Order: sequence, then structure tokens, then C-alpha cells
Amino acid sequence: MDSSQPDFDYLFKLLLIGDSGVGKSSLLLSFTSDTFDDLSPTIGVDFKVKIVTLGGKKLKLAIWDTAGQERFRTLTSSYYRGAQGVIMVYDVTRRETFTNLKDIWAKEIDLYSTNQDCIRMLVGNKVDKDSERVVTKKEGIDFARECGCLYLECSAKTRVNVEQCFEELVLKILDTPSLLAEGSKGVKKNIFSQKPPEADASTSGCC
Ligand SMILES: Nc1nc2c(ncn2[C@@H]2O[C@H](COP(=O)(O)OP(=O)(O)OP(=O)(O)O)[C@@H](O)[C@H]2O)c(=O)[nH]1
Ligand SMILES: [Mg+2]
Repeated sequence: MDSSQPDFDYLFKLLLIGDSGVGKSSLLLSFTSDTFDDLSPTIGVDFKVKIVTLGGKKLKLAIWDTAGQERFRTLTSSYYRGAQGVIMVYDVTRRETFTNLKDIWAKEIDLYSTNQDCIRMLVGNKVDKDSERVVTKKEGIDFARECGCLYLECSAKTRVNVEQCFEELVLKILDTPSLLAEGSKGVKKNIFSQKPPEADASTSGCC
């Protein structure tokens, strides 16, 4: 076999955004390692890679996990560059994390995203804490409709709907010709051009 051929059909860059503590890193860990841990807040940006087979294609997902804390905000704009999908996460037990998605995060995507067709997914996390829920599913659905996003509720802790969050997003990317073209550019060049900046990268996990 020709070793210069990449072992995947498309390379997609996905981004997790949302307030600190909503569970972005936990979702990523749950998706990539099938585990749940009590994590510390992310510093700068973290980055994980997962290979999945979806829609008959072998896909390399480079998933960027950004810090929600205000003091890291200035680092974040460059992370949007070249992303084919963005997952906007809120905590169903903390209303301000939901309103901040509307007031801050959705605007950031508009401002910084370089892909016009970039697919957005709204995710309400921590549904395992049902007795503490303050944001209803209907509110989530309505907001998703308003901003033209996909929508799911999930729990990084119980892993309910975690895979679906990533899979539905990726399937929609696979359905969008302009994003597919981008994804295959990365493959042709056989480069991994979307590494986080050295100085900001905290840890790098793999597959
Ligand atoms: N019960 C419950 N707790 C969760 C869930 N997801 C995350 N947590 C907890 O919420 C806290 C914050 O989770 P993180 O994944 O670190 O949140 P984050 O969005 O990455 O936060 P930043 O890195 O600061 O932006 C941790 O104590 C997690 O254990 C969930 O689905 N259910
Ligand atoms: Mg984090």
C-alpha cells in the first residue's frame, strides 16, 4: 500500500464552545474515551482526535475544546478558523449558560467563523440532574430553530446522547458539499494544519 495515502477519507475540525463548567471537556472525554471524570477548568485550549466511520466514510475528527473562562476569551477567536462544525454547549441546570449562548457565543461564531456553511449544534448537557433542571427542552428547541442549529440534550456523565451529538453534526457536514470539499483538502495535502498554537495547548490526547 502507498504509505503517502492518508488512512481516512476526510479530516474535519470541530469546536466545542460555551461557558465554563457546562461540561465541554467532559463531553469530549466521554466521546473519545468512554469515561467521566471530575475535570478541572480547561486552560487555553485542549485538543483530541478521534477516527470514526460514518456514512460509509472513514473520518478523522480533530476536536478542539476551548476554555469557557472569561480570562481566556482573547485566545479563542483563532480557533474558529476552518472549523466545519461547532458544538454550543449549555448546562440545563444553569440558565445563564443558556442565555450567554444567545448573547455571546452565537455572535462569536458569526464574527469569527471562516466557513459560511459551518454547521452548528446546540447541546443541553447534564440532563442526569433532572431535579435541578431550569431550562426546558422546548426552550432549547426554540432557540435552535431560531439560529438554524441542530439540537440535542445529553449527559456526559451517563453518556446518554453523547455519541449522537458528534454523529449528527458530522452527518450534516457530510451532507454539505462545500464543507466536504474543505475536509478533503486536508486529506489531499495530508497535513494536520489545524494544530492548536503550541503555547496554548495544554494536553494533547489521541484517539
Ligand atoms: N452531573 C453532571 N455533571 C457534569 C456533566 N458534565 C460535566 N459535569 C461536571 O461539571 C463540571 C465542569 O465540567 P467540565 O467538562 O470541566 O466543563 P467545561 O465546560 O470544560 O469548563 P471550562 O473548561 O472551564 O470551560 C465538572 O465537575 C464535571 O464533572 C454531566 O453531564 N452531568
Ligand atoms: Mg473544559
